[in-house]
Amino acid sequence: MGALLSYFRGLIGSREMRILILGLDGAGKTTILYRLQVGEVVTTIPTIGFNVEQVTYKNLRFQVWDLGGQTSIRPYWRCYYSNTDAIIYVVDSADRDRIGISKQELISMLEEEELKSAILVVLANKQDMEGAMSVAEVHSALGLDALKTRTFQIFKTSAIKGEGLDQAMDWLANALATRK
Ligand code: G3D
Ligand code: MG
Repeated sequence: MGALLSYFRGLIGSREMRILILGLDGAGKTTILYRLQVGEVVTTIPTIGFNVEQVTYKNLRFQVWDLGGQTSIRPYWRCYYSNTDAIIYVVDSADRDRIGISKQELISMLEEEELKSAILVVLANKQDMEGAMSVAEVHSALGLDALKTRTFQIFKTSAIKGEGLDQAMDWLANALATRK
């Protein structure tokens, strides 16, 4: 994963880039954040039950929180949406029971006006686990066929083994650099 910064190099020094890493609890978001190795992870708690982990490297800002659960805290999320360039949506491919909830959460996020033009990267994570859904199964279970105008790509990853993340970040950095 050491290549991350070389992928993003072309974006460093331009305007601030904001990337949200989202998904249900246990999907592997925090593991991925540390795998990025861009700097010190800082956790802030703006309100009860809502932790935001953040890493910044020069003008790159990654923010992470868990979706699902209490709908009462949802309005607070909006404070973090403005100027979001990309969403990295992380799915536990071995969690068949909650893939439907994950789909609903993703749909809700994508409906947010301020996230309308954000690039989407879906990570079908935990591919190392026995019985994990394939990338095609995750694609279908999340209803990604319904996406029309959004720039998006899905990747299979194993955050714990560090597999697939380079390809995903390479694609994202390119998509950010070449977008209109
Ligand atoms: P979250 O931040 O999305 O809530 P975490 O998820 O990053 O905390 O990960 C939840 C658990 O899943 C962790 O295990 C973590 O090690 C594990 N995990 C993350 N990615 C992978 C993966 O690709 N494969 C496997 N097998 N496990 C993964 P613990 O045991 O610490 O709760
Ligand atoms: Mg976490």
